[in-house]
Amino acid sequence: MSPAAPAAVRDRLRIAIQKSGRLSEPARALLASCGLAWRESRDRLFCYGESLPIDLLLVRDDDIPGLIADGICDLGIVGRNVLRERALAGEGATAPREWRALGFGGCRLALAVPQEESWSDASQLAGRRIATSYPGTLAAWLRERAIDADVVTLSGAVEIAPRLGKADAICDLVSSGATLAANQLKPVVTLLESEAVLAGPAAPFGDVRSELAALLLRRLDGMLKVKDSKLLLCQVTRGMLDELLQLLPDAEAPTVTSIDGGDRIALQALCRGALTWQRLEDLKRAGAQALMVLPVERMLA
Ligand code: PRT
Ligand code: ZN
Repeated sequence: MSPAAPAAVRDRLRIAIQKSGRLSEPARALLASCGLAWRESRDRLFCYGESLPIDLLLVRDDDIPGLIADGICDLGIVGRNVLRERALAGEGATAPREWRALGFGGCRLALAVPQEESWSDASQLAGRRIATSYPGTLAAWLRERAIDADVVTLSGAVEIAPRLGKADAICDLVSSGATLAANQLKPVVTLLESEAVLAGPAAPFGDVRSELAALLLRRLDGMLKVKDSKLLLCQVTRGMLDELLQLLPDAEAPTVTSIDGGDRIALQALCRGALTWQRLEDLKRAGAQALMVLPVERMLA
């Protein structure tokens, strides 16, 4: 169990992110897009927030849940897989929570077996050895299904365990599936869909950090909300509007403005789906003119 969080009142927010690895660049880019800018320390482990009192600590991803649980960092950007594993492997009540899913670093924690093995269902894992770096998540999953299998904990190179005769199956992260295929394995069950998340404590900070965290969340939400969205502008006659809107089921709260008080109207809509050439041509056939698609950077409701 981690020691209690230090009681000292803090007036700066400290966010732990991965120093180097898959999540480090996208995490920094996301925070920078929220208006944060930093000055790096010489050892490049600490970045002092210059635009806002929000600092970064650059660490190994596995350390992030513990740093938050111990109160050394306030928030962190880490894979859901790491956060969940840490909570299941014993952090319990002090384990940090997922505050927001961030939409990058997508992968899944999956069970995989040798390609030649025929697969019917998870009960065939009973009495067999499964190699993994996620023993907490795997054991909880097996327990829920009352499957009595042997969990073999490895810190790396999990995918070669079956070939080395150390395990009969593995439970590991998969994104493209190329690593599994290269090791003559096939994914059979997904235990967890993962992506990078913003993690934070379950309890509020109780000092100025709460306001800083709220500000950061507002900005993050403003970025995440419009991610993959585009702004569509066009003109149409009033009588064609309903038909046009039927072609835009993904348009959020379209704004309609009359042009010169006449029959022509200007339509503005935030669209979540892709606005391909094909879709624009369909809209044009339905009467839309002066179609324009604009990127959307941020949104403050
Ligand atoms: O040094 P540090 O401990 O900080 O880094 P790390 O080596 O532990 O982590 P890193 O950078 O490899 O991954 C950080 C996080 O990225 C993970 O915790 C996941 O949340 C996320 N992520 C997304 C992945 C992958 N995709 C991924 N494909 N993490 C690892 N992999 C590995 C996987 O373990 C397997 O070996 O990539 C291989 C499979 O990839 P495919 O494309 O062949 O299926
Ligand atoms: Zn790691």
